[in-house]
Amino acid sequence: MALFRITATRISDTHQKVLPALAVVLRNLSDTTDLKAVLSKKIPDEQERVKSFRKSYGSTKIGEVTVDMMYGGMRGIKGLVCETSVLDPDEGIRFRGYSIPECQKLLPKAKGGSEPLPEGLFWLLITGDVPNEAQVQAVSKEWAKRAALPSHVVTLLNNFPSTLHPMSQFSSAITSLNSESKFAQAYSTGVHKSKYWEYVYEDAMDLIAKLPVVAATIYRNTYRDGKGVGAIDSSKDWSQNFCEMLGYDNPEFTELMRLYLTIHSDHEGGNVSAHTVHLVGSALSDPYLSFAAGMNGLAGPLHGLANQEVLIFLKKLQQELGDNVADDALKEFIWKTLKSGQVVPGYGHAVLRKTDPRYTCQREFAQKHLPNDPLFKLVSQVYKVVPPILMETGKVKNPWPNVDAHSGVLLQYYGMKEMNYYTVLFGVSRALGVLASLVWDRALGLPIERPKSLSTEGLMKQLKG
Ligand code: AMX
Repeated sequence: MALFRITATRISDTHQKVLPALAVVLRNLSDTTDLKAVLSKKIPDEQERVKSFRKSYGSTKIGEVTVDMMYGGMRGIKGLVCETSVLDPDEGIRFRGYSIPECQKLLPKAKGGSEPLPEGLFWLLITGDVPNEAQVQAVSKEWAKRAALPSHVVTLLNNFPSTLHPMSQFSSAITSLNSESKFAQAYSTGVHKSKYWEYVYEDAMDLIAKLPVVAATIYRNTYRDGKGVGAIDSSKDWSQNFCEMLGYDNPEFTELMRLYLTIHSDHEGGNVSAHTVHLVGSALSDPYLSFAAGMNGLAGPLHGLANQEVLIFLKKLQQELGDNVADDALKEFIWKTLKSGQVVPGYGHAVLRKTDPRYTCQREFAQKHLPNDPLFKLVSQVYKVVPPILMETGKVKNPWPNVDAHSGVLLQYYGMKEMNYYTVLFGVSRALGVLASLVWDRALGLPIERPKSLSTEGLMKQLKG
């Protein structure tokens, strides 16, 4: 009994000393500004969680595949896991469970600003936790530190003809940046697969840091004096440095860019750019090659290029119908577009079935900052006229606007008139989501992707007998 009492006393002594110390360690870890340390702590837990989930449910079916799905762009097939965001057809995107208005409220802002900093969104996407201000500032500093381009990429960028589309310049420069890949280097020296994620993380951080420099160099070379972009200021955030390199110093434009770079970042795993990065990355192509491949997908008019197409469409509309367009003339213009076999850019979506919340928050920004802008009024009029027409066609599954229907008008208002450039901005933002996902792909050890395909002949034989 005495012995027990002594032992119990000792345990309780130990508890009294150890528990508060443990609490401090845990608190320090949740407050730490070291993003890699946070991931190093989370990844083993998550690996265990997924392993045991797969052990219990690995052979459970969660859906079925129809012949129409196979011919129809795999629409609706549940065939991917993506941790960073989930898209609900009616509600829209949630980043790690948080809606866009929630992110606008919860994520740290720049001093005096009211839009979230994309650094905070990246922290949220990659860890699942809402970061504090110190953590976000640490990411800004980290990206500023990693932003320099190797000289061969600067030379490459400076030698592109200005007639080459900015997305082609962007994708080529990103491919060439793979000379810097720490993952490729580590792989070639035989690093153990359990360490892959650490090198992919380093590449992701480097690449995100360098993208604004690449993108701003393209802008200055293609549309301005081409005299270089100036130095990164480590006391400024990622978006502010980007805007200044582009040559924009209006704080309202910088706020727009913070919002823009936040909301275009991620749209779950199946969209063309995200899926491509995941697919190419599954072959263990390094993050630069994987991301460049995703950017080639983003450059398609049915995906990211739609933001350019919307502006071309609006300008054509203005040119043909003049200012103050009557609703009837606008309707006729839309019908003419549809009957000539073209799409109305910025409308429709493969998953969404309501107005895209990314459209809504940009509309709110316009209502706040540029309510009387004639092009914004035209965009609002198009919003009123187009959905009923698309519904009338009887075939468009989602008649509502997507993110691309609104972004260009905001950029035009602040003087960025070069619409062929808009998809590059989308691409800079998309890096945040797809590279966060790529780190998790390697952390969870996801294998090379290889779905099964069948020929029509084989399919017919299988089904008709
Ligand atoms: N204008 C005209 N027709 C449209 C249309 C639009 N905005 N959206 C869909 N349709 C047509 C399709 O072309 C298809 O016609 P078809 O049967 O003759 O081939 C039919 O309606 C059914 O298509 P759906 O199931 O509603 O759409 P989807 O999932 O096949 O395609 C999308 C989705 C986004 C490619 C399509 O809505 C579209 O082309 N929209 C315009 C381009 C655009 O804004 N893209 C950007 C999307 C967001 C993004 O990725 N950035």
